[in-house]
Amino acid sequence: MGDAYKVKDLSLAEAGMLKIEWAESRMPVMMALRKRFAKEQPLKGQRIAGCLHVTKETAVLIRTLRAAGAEIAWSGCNPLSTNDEIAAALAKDGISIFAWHGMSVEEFYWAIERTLEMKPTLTLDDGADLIMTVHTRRQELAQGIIGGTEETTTGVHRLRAMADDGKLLYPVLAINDAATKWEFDNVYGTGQSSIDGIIRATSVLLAGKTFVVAGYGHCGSGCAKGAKGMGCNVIATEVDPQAALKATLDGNRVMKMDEAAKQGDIFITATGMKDVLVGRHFDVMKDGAIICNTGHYDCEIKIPDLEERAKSKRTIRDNCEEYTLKDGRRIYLLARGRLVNLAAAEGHPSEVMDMSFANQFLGMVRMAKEGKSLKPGVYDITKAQDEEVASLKLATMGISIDALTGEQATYANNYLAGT
Ligand code: ARJ
Repeated sequence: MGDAYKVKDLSLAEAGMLKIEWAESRMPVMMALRKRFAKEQPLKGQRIAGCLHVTKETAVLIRTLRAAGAEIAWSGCNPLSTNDEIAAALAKDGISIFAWHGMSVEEFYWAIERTLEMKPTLTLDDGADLIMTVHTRRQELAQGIIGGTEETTTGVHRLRAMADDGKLLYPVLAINDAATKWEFDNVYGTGQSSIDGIIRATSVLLAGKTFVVAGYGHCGSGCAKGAKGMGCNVIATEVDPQAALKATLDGNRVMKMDEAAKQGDIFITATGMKDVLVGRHFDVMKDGAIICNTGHYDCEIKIPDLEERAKSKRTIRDNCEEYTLKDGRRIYLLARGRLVNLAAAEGHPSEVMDMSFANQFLGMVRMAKEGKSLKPGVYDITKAQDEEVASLKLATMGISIDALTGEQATYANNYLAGT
């Protein structure tokens, strides 16, 4: 293996470690799992290649996986989402990490290749770029890989499609689909962190602004809730009638993007689809419109359409590019169309990643134990794991709940008990 790591600036390590300690203080479920599994060492002998945003929360996951016995090699899963202080702290802490903010696409895949030099037995992914690299360029490694996990919605979609096509070479757990990830990270995490990214990149007043959310899934509905909480007038756009109905009954206006483009002050895409904001929308947007994306890939805003309409472009603030169009209107693109919550802010808060990464950690433990006996495919985490993560989280919050009595449990399954 070549150099053990490549980061922007190792001198940032001290600042990064303080941020990691801050996250550890707010991720009690992860710290409880670390304490328990440091004794059991279920990942001893395992080599984990990880491709997931390098944030203070991810550092807690990495240090917990190592405490459980795993050898780790890591790259970031987005060219703009790595926090250089965290990367430096992890490198100084002995983790083989290849990540820095502002990577080129070529450097992004170079980093993934470096993590594969350890010949992993497990892969931990967010967006499936690591798994896809194994399946396209490094298939010889697949026979040594017991299993993997996938963090996010679009990554799981990609892997399910691969599995349906008979192309998936090893079993993968759909971490995203865990209730204790999907219902909390995607909604509350995305809602807060996307607004955080918009505010850090623009410093604009949100109250009174017309906020257009493209896509009213878990992430989009979280963004709508966050924006409403800040005093925005929210418009939702959708292609799914049921999601559009939910957006309407949640009190949002719903219309086609062709109409919303004329009215919006701030636009965020959260669809997982390509070409959601395109040239004809830019043609009718107000002067000063702000556009951004919170989906995993940077395909939702068609940037070439913006480029060809602009007479000039400049970076006016960090993560904020001003496009001056030929008619003089200005449109502001945040984080170059990449996910604004991680590229312009710090991603979701530690408290909600505590559950997402508890599922990642327990997923790795399960794959280490069971992967060899599973056929290639995409698997859901167990209901028992979801309930364990929820119960652990409640306990760390000092919240107690009721339990069914024996009689109630019997009643719940007694189909003869009617009116
Ligand atoms: C690491 C994060 C953070 C954070 O779980 C979220 C998801 O589905 C990914 C889509 O790429 C991003 C991931 N995520 C959100 N916040 N990963 N650290 N603080």
